[in-house]
Formats: sequence, C-alpha cells, structure tokens
Amino acid sequence: QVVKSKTKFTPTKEDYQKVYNRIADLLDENGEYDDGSYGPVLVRLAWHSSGTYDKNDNTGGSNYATMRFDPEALHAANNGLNIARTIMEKVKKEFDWISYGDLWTLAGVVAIQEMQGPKIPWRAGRIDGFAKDATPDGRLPDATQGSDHLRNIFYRMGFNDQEIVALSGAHALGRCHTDRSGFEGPWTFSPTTFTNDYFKLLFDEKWVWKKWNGPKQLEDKKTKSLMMLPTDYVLTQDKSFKKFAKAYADNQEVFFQDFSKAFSKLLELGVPQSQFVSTEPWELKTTDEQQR
Ligand code: CCH
Repeated sequence: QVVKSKTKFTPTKEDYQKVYNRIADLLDENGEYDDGSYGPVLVRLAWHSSGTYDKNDNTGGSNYATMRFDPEALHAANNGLNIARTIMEKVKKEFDWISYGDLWTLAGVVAIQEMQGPKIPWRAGRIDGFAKDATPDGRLPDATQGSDHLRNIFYRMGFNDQEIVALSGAHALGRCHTDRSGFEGPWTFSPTTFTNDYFKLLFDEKWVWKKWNGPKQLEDKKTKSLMMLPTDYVLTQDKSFKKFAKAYADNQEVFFQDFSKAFSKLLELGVPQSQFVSTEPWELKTTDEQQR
C-alpha cells in the first residue's frame, strides 16, 4: 500500500494578514444588508463563539467552533448568526487551512479594526472540535435581565465589572432584529463605526420604555429611533457598572484601550496556551495602514 506523504502547510503571520484582508473586502460587499456592513454581525459571531466559556470546568469558548453543530447553532441566542457563518464559508473555501475558531475570532478583529475601532491583539491556534464539544444552552446573556444575571454570566467567563462594561460598548455597533432576538433597532446613530457613543447616549438621552407588543426595551425620548436593552440600561443603574460606563462616556481613548484588552481576552477563552502559535498576540494591519 502506498502511503501518500503530505507536506503540511504552516501558515505565517503574513498568511493570516491575507485572510484578514479577504474578510475586510467582504465587509461591505452588500450595500443592501442592514446598515451596509457585515461588520456588526461578525463581531457578534466572534463574541457568541467565545462567550460560552466556563472557567469552572474549562468548557466552551472559541477553541472548537462548536456553533457549527446543532443544537448550538439553533440556540435562540444565536439566531441570525447563520448569516455571519455563511459569509465566513467563502473565506474558508479560499483559505482551507484556517480553523473555524481562528476564522470567526479573526473576523471579529477585522470588523472592529476596519470600523475605526482600536487594534485588537490576536493570534492563531484554535482547532476544530466535534459536536460532542458543543455547550449547553443558556450560557450567553439574556437581555431581559438585570445586573445579577450579567455578573453571573460574565464572572463565569472570568471577567470583572470593568470588563463587563467595556465589552458592552460593542453595542455602539449594529442593531437588534425582530426576527432574530425579538428586539428592534440600533443603539447609536452610527452603527457601522466603532465609537464610545453607546456610553454617551446612555447618559445623555432620556430613556423610556417603548410601548409596543415586543419584548421590554427602552427608546430615546427625543427621536425614538434608538434603543437600549434592559441589560444595557443597568450599566447606568448599578453603582459599580455606572462608574466605568461614565468613564467610557467621558473618554473614548480609555474605552478603546479597555475594550481592546477585554475583547482580545474574550477571543482566547477556552484555548489552551500550548495551542497558540506565538507567545504574544499579533497586531494585524488595517487595510488603511496597508494602503491597499
Ligand atoms: Fe450583544 N446583542 N449582547 N454584545 N451584540 C445583540 C446584538 C449585538 C446582548 C444582547 C444582544 C455583547 C453583550 C450583550 C453585539 C456585540 C456584543 C442583540 C440583538 C441582542 C439581543 C441581536 C439581533 O436581534 O440581531 C446582551 C444581553 C449582552 C450582555 O452583556 C457583547 C459583550 C458584545 C461584543 C463584545 C453586536 C455587535 C450586536 C449587533 C449585531 C448585528 O447584527 O447588528
């Protein structure tokens, strides 16, 4: 019997930069989609694929990309993320050597950086797992709940109050969809640009309960065009959360720094250190920096 020898391709940082660039090109390929960018839904994919982590038994997290499998793909919290996964399939076809966990977390990095956000240190090393590695339902936050719930969920991942607030600032991006979560509308006036507007608006606008048949959400009294989830609003009500939210409203640079650290940490949850291809995370270049 002939044993075929296969030379193993070992991708370098430059190869991952190529994947970065391909994802960047896909972000606004469909002007009809939402606010004209797949960026926000890709950030949500990166977050939901990582936020299943449980530090108590070291299960979940971004390592095995278990959202590829039912029932995790069908968890209500993941409604709509099939759109993001389908777009990523295009990239996977071209760069078949990348693991899904690396691809999805890298897409989150690309989206944040290309939408004018901070640099997100990232490194490769996640491996594809199996359906048996999928996590049970209920590990991601429920938007109808309060500060106790937020703490239960995020402390389980290993985050503290400051990191919870920083991560929540991602809601500067994107919107809620009635056919995905039941909620409706964007948090900010610029849902495809990463800013600290989410925190500014939380404090500057008057938020009132929206009168409608849908789930409980708030709307800004002035324009009625923006929304906040109950879990967003508690960041201004809980004393410890409020301190950080105010600091981020007052200073975008501080928010950017803290978000970058927390998001980078989120994307590495559940990945054994020994699997990473480098000891230090990389900073990949934005398309602007490469003058492409
Ligand atoms: Fe979120 N988020 N998120 N979120 N989220 C939703 C959409 C986005 C909660 C609930 C919702 C984070 C934290 C929380 C994004 C990033 C992050 C939606 C609407 C709900 C509901 C989904 C829909 O209908 O399409 C709750 C509760 C929490 C508790 O903390 C964190 C952390 C991050 C990232 C760091 C992004 C981006 C979106 C927009 C997605 C889109 O398609 O536009």
